Amino acid sequence: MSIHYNQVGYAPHLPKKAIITGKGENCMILSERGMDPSARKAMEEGKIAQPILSEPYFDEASGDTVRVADFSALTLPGKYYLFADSQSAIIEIKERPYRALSNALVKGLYYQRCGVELPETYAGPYGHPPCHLGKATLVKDDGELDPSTVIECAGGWHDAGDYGRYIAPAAVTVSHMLYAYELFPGAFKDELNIPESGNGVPDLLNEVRFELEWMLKMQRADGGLYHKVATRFFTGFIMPQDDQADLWLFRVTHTATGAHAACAAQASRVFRPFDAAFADRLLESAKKAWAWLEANPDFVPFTNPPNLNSGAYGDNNVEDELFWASAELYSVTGEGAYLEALKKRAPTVDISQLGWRETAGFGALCCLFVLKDKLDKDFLDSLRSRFIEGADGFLGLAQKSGYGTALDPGNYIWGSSLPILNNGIALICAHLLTGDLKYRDGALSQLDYILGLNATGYSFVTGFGAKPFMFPHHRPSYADGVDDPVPGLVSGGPNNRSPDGATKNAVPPGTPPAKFYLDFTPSASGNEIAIYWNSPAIFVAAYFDSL
Ligand code: 9MR
Ligand code: ZN
Repeated sequence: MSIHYNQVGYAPHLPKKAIITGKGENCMILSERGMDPSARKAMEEGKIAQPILSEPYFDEASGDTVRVADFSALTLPGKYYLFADSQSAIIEIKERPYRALSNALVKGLYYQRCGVELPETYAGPYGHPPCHLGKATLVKDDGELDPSTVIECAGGWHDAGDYGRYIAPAAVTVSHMLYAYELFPGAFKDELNIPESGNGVPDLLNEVRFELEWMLKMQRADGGLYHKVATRFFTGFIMPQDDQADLWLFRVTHTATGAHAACAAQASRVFRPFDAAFADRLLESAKKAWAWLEANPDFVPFTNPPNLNSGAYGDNNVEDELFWASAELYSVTGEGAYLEALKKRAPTVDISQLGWRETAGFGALCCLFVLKDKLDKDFLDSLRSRFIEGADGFLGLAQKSGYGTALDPGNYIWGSSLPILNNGIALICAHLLTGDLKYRDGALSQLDYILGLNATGYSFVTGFGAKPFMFPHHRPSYADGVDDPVPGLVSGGPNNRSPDGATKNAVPPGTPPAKFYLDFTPSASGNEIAIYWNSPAIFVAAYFDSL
C-alpha cells in the first residue's frame, strides 16, 4: 500500500489528487505543523474539505489497483498530512509551486554547457573547467577519418548523460523552450544566476542562445548541418574536462539540416526584438539550410558508421522536419514558396508529435499560434481539428490510466518521459485553443506524474520532491564527488521496451511497464537524463507557473 502524490506541491486554484494503492481506509487530511495559521483555523472549525475517494480501478501499466483521492476543494495554502490505510504523506498547497522548478529545469541546461568553464559563482559545487575544446575531424561512412575536413565547433550543451552533441535533438530542445517563451513569456525572468543574467534578456533566451551559437558553427558553407560531434566511443564515467579523446564530426544529414532550418527561423523571430543582428544571422542560416535541402532532394537517412558508438538519432523520414521548417520560414519571411511547401506537406504529417524524431507538432504550433491570422480559414480549421483530435487521443489515454498518465501501457519506451510530457504540451495547447478545462487538467496530471504521482513513487526531477531520483545515468553527477546529483535534470523514466543489459539484469522479468525502472547509475535505458526531456518539462512547468 502506498500514497503517490505531487511531491513539489499543489497550486491553490488547480485540481489536486493523489493515488492510493490500498483500500483508502480512514482517508483524511490532517493539519501539519507547517500549516498556514488561517488553514489551521479553518481546519479546527471543520471547514476544510476532505478527499473524495474514487472506486478501485485497475491500472494496466503498473498492475496496481488504485483509488484517486481528490482534494481539489482544499484551497488553503499550508502543509497537510494526507492519511490513508495507516500511512501518510505530507502534501503542500502553496502559491506558485512550480516557479523554482521551472527555473531549475532551465538551469539544468546551464550545467550541460560544453566548451566553457562552469565557475563556482554560477555552478556551485557542480562547476568544472572547460571541456571538449579540440577541433573535430570528419568521419566517413566507412568509419575512417577524413583529415581534409576539420572544424572548430566548441560550445552547446552535452546531449544527455554522455558528452555527445547532436543537432536534431538540440533543435527540438530549443524549440520546446522557445514555444514556451512565445506562448507564456511572463513565466520567464532574469533570475537563473547564469553568466548572462542581468543583461536585459530573459535567462531562458540567454540559455537557448548558448545552444544556438553552437548550432550555427555546425553548419557547412553550403548550408547543410553536420549531424553530430562526439568522441569515437562513449567515454567512461569521468568529468567532461577529463574526456580528452579526439572529437569526430559526422556527415551532413537531411534531418539535422531540416530541424536546424526550422529552429533557426523560429529563433530569429524570437530574438529579433532583443538583438536584430543575431536574428539576421539566424534567418540567413535557416534560409541556407532550406536551400541545401532543396538542392539535395534525395533523402539519405543517417546510420552510425562501423566501429563507433555515440548516439545515432536515426530518423527515416524528413517530411516532418520540412513541414516544420516551411512553417517557421513562412512566418518570418512571408514568402510564397514556403507557404506552398507548408500546404503541400500538411496533410501527410503527424501534427501531434513533438519529439526528436517526429517533429511536425512544432510546425502545427507555428501555424495555430503564430500564423493564425496569416493562413486561410479552411487550412487552419482542418489543422486545428486534427490537432484537437490528437489531444483527445492523449486525454483518452490519461483517462484510461489509473495514474492519469497520457501514455499507452505498451509504449513505455526509452525516454518515456518525452511522450508523456509532449502529450502534456499538446493538451496545454488544446486548452489554449479551445478554452476547455479538461485539456488543462489532463496536462496537469502529466506534471504530477513527473513530480511523483507515478507508479514508481519517485520524483523524476533531481533535487525536487520528497523522493527524487538520486542516481542518474549522468557522467558529471557520478564523477563530481558531490553526493547529490546535478539538480534540475529529468529522468528518461520507466522503459520495458528496450532495457539495456544492466537494467534487464536488475529489474525482475515481468515487471509491469510503468514500474520497469531502477534508480541506479548503470541504467542508460531508464535513468539517463537528456536535454530534450528537460525542455518539455520546462514547457509544462512554466505553463502551470504562469496561471
Ligand atoms: O532518446 C533516445 C531514444 O529515443 C533512443 O531509443 C535511444 C537508443 O537509441 O537513444 C536515446 O538517445 C540517447 C542518445 O542516443 C545518446 N545520448 C543519450 C540519449 C539519451 O539516452
Ligand atoms: Zn564538453
